[in-house]
Amino acid sequence: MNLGKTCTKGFNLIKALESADRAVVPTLRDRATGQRRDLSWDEAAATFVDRFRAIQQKYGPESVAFLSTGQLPFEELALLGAVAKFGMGIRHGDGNTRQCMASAVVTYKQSFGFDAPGFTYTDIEQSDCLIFLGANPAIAHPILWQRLKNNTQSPTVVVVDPRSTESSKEATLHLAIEPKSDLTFLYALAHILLEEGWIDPEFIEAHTSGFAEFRDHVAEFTPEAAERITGLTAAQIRQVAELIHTKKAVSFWWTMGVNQSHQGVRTAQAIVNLCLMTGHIGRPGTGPNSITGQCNAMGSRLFSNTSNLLGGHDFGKPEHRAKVAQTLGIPEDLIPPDAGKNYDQILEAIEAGTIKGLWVICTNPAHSWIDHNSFQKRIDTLDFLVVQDIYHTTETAQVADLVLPAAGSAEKNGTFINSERRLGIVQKVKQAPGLAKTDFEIFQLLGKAWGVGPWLDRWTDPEAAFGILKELSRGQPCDITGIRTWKDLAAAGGIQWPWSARNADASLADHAQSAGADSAAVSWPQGDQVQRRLFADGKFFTPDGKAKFLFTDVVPLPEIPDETYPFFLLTGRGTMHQWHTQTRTGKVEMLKKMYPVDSYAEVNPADAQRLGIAPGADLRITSRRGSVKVKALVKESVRPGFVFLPMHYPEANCLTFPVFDPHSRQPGYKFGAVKVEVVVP
Ligand SMILES: Nc1nc2c(c(=O)[nH]1)N[C@H]1C(S)=C(S)[C@@H](COP(=O)(O)OP(=O)(O)OC[C@H]3O[C@@H](n4cnc5c(=O)[nH]c(N)nc54)[C@H](O)[C@@H]3O)O[C@H]1N2
Ligand SMILES: Nc1nc2c(c(=O)[nH]1)N[C@H]1C(S)=C(S)[C@@H](COP(=O)(O)OP(=O)(O)OC[C@H]3O[C@@H](n4cnc5c(=O)[nH]c(N)nc54)[C@H](O)[C@@H]3O)O[C@H]1N2
Ligand SMILES: [Mo]
Repeated sequence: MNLGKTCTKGFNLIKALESADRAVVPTLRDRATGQRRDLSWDEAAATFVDRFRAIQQKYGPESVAFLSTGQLPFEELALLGAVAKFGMGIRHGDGNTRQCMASAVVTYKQSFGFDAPGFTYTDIEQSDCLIFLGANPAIAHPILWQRLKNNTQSPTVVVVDPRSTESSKEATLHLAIEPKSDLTFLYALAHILLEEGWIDPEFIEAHTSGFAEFRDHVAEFTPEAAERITGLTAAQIRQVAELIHTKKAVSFWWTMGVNQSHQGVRTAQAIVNLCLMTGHIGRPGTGPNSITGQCNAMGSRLFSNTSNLLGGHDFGKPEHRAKVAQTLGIPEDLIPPDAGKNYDQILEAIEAGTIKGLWVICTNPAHSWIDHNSFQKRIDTLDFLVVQDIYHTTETAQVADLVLPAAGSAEKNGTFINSERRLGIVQKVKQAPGLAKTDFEIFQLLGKAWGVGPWLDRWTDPEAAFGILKELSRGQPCDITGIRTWKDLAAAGGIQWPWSARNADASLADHAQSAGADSAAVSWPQGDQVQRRLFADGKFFTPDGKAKFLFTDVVPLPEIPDETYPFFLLTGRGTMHQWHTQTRTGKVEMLKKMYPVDSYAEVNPADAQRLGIAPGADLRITSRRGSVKVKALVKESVRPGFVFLPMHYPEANCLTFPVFDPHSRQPGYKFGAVKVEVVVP
């Protein structure tokens, strides 16, 4: 719940939607001349079908793939997933959630048996010690960060980040850890907690498995041994262990500094382990809490039909395939037996020539994917690239064959699910320009043109889709069968999953008893139920109901600074006023006044002095993958030997090292070795 508040980007969204480069008509590029010509929607749909069908016929059914997003309402995501995978036989589809939340998803699935972040935002107000790892919420989650002000527990706030950030400046304690050494730090914390006996043996015994092996594993992680790797002193590490022991309600919050790593999953699970061994879970103000980035990352995790079968189901389980087939009214054999390729594997298949057609929806990978130059080379080998976006000018749309013009978020209706599992609705406030259609309408149109089958007729509009998805969730941990219609969501100000029909009935009965009111009117959460957290009963979603201790050996980074490339590259969010690849925030004059318009790199004053870098000077930054020119922003935010490039400018990913977490396949965007030179004018 954002308590009715929004940040600068939210306020200015409408202006971005009025920009002159909105895609207002479908266009097709002539590859020989590079010219684009306008198409009617019927022609666009026919072209889509003809070209992708021809590719499938020539190269086999697996030769077309799609890349979707966590930024569309989940009714749209689900329709895309269903039409593409069940209707068009597209086997491989992934989305930008892979770039963002995959490590958290796998962490929860493996540790808890389901992708279930258990917290509620009120935990921020109820915790007396909040530990943020690899997160800069002061600019990336400003509304959430503001809720700290409502915290009446005089909380200790710890920020673990190699950089000094807007968040670390407001924290009680900033630990400027060496990049990607969080795993060692977290194991050293576990080591101290064990050594001191600062653990909760009853919780461990009753509600977890794998503890004995974990205890053996962390035996060698003494705080002294961790000093050299983490760059922190043993005393600093002990101080955090003491906080975890002495504070009543300790919560851990992590985002991209953890997820985007070559060991993101195990690092996040090291956070989970600390909560499990101390019992800081399931109670107010506690928990291993991953904050999601995109507005509907959680919706995409559960309902995009990419890595999960619709509704948080498993493609690999025959009983799940049967349930989904029956609920959707489709033959069971249309559902593939596995999730298909991940994002990076789709790109590898493009390079290998086995995927020849790609459909990109609401994401801009030509800017946001890791190691830009290799991405570009791969995309150039496609036979047909379709981009469905609200602008025709994004880096990816510019190289597309077919551009499909979409309505933006204020131009349509649908449902989002936020970090705390809360479903909320977005409502149409303006008409889309030109011929632009909502993504929902585009998927319907393409599905019909393809002839995907009569099952599509039930998906008449987003609210009908909501009804179908609700039914699919029945019996799942994310059961939302108690939400009768979108009206409930509007009236309740959002509802957290799970909210099953049984929850709703109980709530109705309570309400009728206490208020004596018309019970039919109120079936949504009331009072204490409005904020609900998972695991209060110590029961997890694993077959034995216990949470698992999972751990691994520490693996060194595949590239570290050396003589030729002596600087360590960090990337991430630059300011509160910029969003990702800047297709929207780059167009709003008011916002542009609040951030540097030219690409820049943050450099420490000591390095600036040593290398003769004047503020604002042109710098050439080079890695083994590419070389870019940016302006110098001389700032204490980075330590000597580091440069920070915000991801909002295309330069960052020209330099990044393409490494992936082995479990989640999430890219490790946050490192690489680079050299820095002043450009002589
Ligand atoms: N203004 C704005 N807000 C946004 C977004 C945006 O583009 N603009 N994007 C949204 C999205 S999709 C996301 S995913 C979130 C991301 O939100 P955050 O994850 O908070 O943002 P980042 O800046 O990517 O990374 C956070 C911090 O991780 C640190 N870091 C890097 N490497 C390490 C490491 O090895 N260990 C530790 N402990 N820290 C490390 C970086 O220095 C950085 O300060 O923000 C969301 N909110
Ligand atoms: N170096 C580096 N790279 C990173 C990161 C990092 O920290 N460092 N962070 C990564 C993370 S966490 C993320 S989430 C990704 C984000 O990467 P992207 O998803 O590629 O970034 P966006 O700019 O959000 O792209 C969204 C696209 O959807 C379009 N769009 C907006 N609304 C609509 C709509 O309603 N319908 C349609 N069809 N299109 C619409 C926008 O114009 C835009 O082109 O970047 C990743 N890349
Ligand atoms: Mo993200």
